[in-house]
Order: sequence, then structure tokens, then C-alpha cells
Amino acid sequence: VDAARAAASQADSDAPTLFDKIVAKQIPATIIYEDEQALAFRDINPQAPVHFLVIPKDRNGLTRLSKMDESHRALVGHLMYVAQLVAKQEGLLPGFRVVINDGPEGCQSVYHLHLHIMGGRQLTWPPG
Ligand code: DGP
Repeated sequence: VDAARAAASQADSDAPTLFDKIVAKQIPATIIYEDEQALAFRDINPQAPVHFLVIPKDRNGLTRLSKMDESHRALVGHLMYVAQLVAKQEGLLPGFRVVINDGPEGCQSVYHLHLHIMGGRQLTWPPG
């Protein structure tokens, strides 16, 4: 119960996230793309030969996708644009998968919106 409560309070918090520290270069990450709004870096626990994350540099209230409102539409569209750009840069021409985990039942662990991009092998469906 304590762990669930801690996770819930993190979800609603404006406190800096682990990913804010990656944006600020306070903790290391293998960054493979950066622009004014977005950052892409390799996932520390890859689920495929290529597995990277695309995040907004400024979380801007987007702890999770379900916090999205109309003011976020251009930013979220840009993240999708970056996802396919970097997928091609990474050689994922035969295909790839884009995933957003939302909330406890979506298995979200870091409450700073992020797209998972996975590829480099034949993926299967459905996911777990
Ligand atoms: P999610 O479960 O959707 O919230 O995914 C969070 C992902 O973030 C998970 O796949 C592992 C990754 N991750 C967690 N901590 C770090 C870190 O310090 N560095 C990097 N590169 N990835 C991390």
C-alpha cells in the first residue's frame, strides 16, 4: 500500500523526474537525438536490439498521456515526428513499434511522458 501510494503521489507531483535529470545532463544517458523540444536516448533496460525513448524536454504537466489537453497537441505530434525520424536514423526500415505506457495498469514507471521505440528484430503481438 505504501509503495502504491508513493507511486500515485509521484504521478501527481511537479517534482523533477529522473528524465528531467537526463535532460539537464545531471545523470548520463546515451542521447541519440536532441532538438529544442525533444530528446531521444537509449533505454537502460532494452526490450529489443534497438530500444530508445523520446521525451519532451519540458514535461509541461504531461506526467502521463492521459494528462494531455489541447495545449499539448503540437508537442505530442512533434514527439511522434521525432520517433519515426530517429527510427529511420537507427536503421529500422523494416519496421518498429511505438508504445506509450499510461498509469499503473499500463505499467508506467516514470511519470514524465515518453514514447518507447523498439525494433531490430521481428516483434510479436499481443504484448504482455
Ligand atoms: P515506463 O515503464 O513506460 O515508465 O518506462 C520507463 C523506461 O525508462 C523503462 O523502460 C526503463 C527506462 N529507464 C528508467 N530509468 C532510466 C535511466 O536512468 N536511464 C535510461 N536511459 N533509461 C531509464
